[in-house]
Amino acid sequence: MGDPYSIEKEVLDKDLDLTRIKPYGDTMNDGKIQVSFTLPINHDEKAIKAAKELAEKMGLKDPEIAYLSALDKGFTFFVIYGKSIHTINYTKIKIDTVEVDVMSKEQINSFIKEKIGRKLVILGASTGTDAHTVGIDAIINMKGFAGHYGLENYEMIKAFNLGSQVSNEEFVKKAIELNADVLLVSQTVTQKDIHVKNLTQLVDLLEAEGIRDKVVLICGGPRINNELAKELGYDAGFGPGTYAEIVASFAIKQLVKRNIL
Ligand code: B12
Repeated sequence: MGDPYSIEKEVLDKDLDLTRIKPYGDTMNDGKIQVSFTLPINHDEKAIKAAKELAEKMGLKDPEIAYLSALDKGFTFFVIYGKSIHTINYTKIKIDTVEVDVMSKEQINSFIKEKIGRKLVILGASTGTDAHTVGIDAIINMKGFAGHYGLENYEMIKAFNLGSQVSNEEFVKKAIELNADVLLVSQTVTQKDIHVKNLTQLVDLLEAEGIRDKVVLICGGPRINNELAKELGYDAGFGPGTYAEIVASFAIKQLVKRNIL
């Protein structure tokens, strides 16, 4: 008898059409999803009708209210379960990701010793009003993240983590003072495009100080991708699932390629 899991997978794959993918609930192509939102109305029968109508307009067939509660007078929170009517052609999706040959910590240290011949200075922070530190800590701090050591753990890297809510002015001042080779900027809050303005202002400041070309400038965060980062004048952008060795591998190759030694 074969492996029951692989038999089940075969059945699933038979109905899978990558040109028309739909969310998966418990059966291929059932389209089942759950969404949540708050409406600025009182919690009553009329509110339920309004939420269902809105869900239908969002493309949810047969919406069911899984949960609702009054948040306050005039505000009701809904969790709605339904079938998405939309499909996506997965085969046509193109994304711009950073091309990196990821090296191990040991290989990175050897590469720096051989090709650069001195310790690298890497400066990082969560800038602007952003108070989220966990992302930048994951990349820089000694113990790292998910079993991947952070840059502080690398023999050939002097890493400085300024923490969160660091103004762009303060960040640039520190970069000049430390003669940094690589700048790491973390941005988490994306409401009202605040990250775009803040990230752009940093590039402007670096250019005004005449050091933009002398550093490798990298940003990252849960809603950052390479395409956006490049558009804003960064050398690369990294999103969720990034580890120190990925960033370091990219940075050292860039330093050598651009002859910033
Ligand atoms: C913890 C947390 C907080 C804590 C932060 C504490 C701290 N010391 O960091 C506190 C309570 C302060 C907080 C506050 C707020 N938060 Co908050 N927070 C979170 C939460 C729960 C986890 C974030 C986190 O730590 N992730 C773990 C790390 C490891 O993941 P990561 O940041 O993505 O990092 C990885 C990659 O992105 C990448 N990376 C990150 N940075 C960098 C940098 C570089 C250079 C590179 C290469 C890679 C890289 O590598 C990392 C490792 O792989 C998220 C929700 C969630 N579950 O994600 C909300 C969330 C981020 N917060 C959110 C919001 C809205 C806020 C507030 C505005 C809420 C409010 N109204 O007050 C405030 C903002 C405060 C401010 N001024 O910034 C929203 C952001 C939505 C948006 N798109 O804007 C989220 C998504 C919650 C939500 N669903 O609404 N928050």
